Amino acid sequence: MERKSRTVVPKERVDALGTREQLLRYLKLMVLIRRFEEKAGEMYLRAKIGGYLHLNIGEEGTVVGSVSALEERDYLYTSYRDHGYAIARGVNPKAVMAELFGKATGCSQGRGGSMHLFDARVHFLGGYGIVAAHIPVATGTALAATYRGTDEVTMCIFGEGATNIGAFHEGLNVAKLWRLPVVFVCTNNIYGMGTAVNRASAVSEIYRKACAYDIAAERVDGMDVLAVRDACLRGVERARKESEPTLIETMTYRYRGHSMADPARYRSEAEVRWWRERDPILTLETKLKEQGMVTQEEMDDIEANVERVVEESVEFADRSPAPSLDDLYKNVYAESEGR
Ligand SMILES: Cc1ncc(C[n+]2csc(CCOP(=O)(O)OP(=O)(O)O)c2C)c(N)n1
Repeated sequence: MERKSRTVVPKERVDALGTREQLLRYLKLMVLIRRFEEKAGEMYLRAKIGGYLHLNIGEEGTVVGSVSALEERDYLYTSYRDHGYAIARGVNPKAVMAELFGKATGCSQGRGGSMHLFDARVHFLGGYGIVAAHIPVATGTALAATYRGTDEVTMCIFGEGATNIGAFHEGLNVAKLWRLPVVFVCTNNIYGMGTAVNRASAVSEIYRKACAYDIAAERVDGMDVLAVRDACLRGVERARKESEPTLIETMTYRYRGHSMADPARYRSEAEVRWWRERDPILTLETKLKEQGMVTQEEMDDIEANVERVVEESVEFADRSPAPSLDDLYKNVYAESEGR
């Protein structure tokens, strides 16, 4: 195909945001995650995917911004709203889709499904269905890094609903007490299932909860991938250099219901529209077009490539085998054979 023309951008302008290569990577990843999620929703409706399916369409700025602050040696934990995080961390989209289909080729060998994606090879340690339960587990991984004397950082993603649960407070308390290299990222999408944050939490500005543990905290625009990346970079650096925890609250929104089963009637169309106007993909795309860093032709190429990757992931998942009955007892106990 013919190469598209590209505007040359003054270096200082690029440096303020990141390199062109970095910025395009964020854009491509956000588009991939968006289209992957839309396709997963479609596959769920076609009964190719069973169980639960929680999409994070609308939250891609937070997903890509937070994960891009990590180095390869760092660790990532998330809640059940995990597909985008797994992809951003480097899990092959084919292995993610296959896991959603419950197939043996899935990243959790078909045993986890949507909520329990896992891939130790890229230090993606799940995928947790119990709200806030992974916060102490992630804190433990940060403790392990200090024991081993490494400079690995652990990042833990959870919703604002998780911050009303004891495990959140236990995790933050121990993280500060023992000075652990962990970055807690609260994706405040305003609703925990159908309950608005101000109806469930005595303090609805979540970052303020960190002061109870004397932990550094900030709130950022979660629809702006660069703002999220920068805040997370500050947290990661604090963890790596000073061995201190951070709490970051990203203000974001899921355009769809809590899960595929939720028609989301508890919020107004005007509210959804307000957030859609701040769409993270559109925001970055507009910024890059204004700076002459991407053309419409290049955007079309990105969309076409992403469509191919997503289609291939569905084909792969569809023709993959179901887990074998012979493997039923694998990985049930620590000593049983497994990956
Ligand atoms: C301990 C626990 N209580 C209740 C549930 C049921 N539940 C699943 S998701 C959810 C809402 C969580 O909201 P939030 O933490 O804000 O995350 P979001 O879904 O918005 O990403 C609840 C109550 C659960 N999975 N675990």
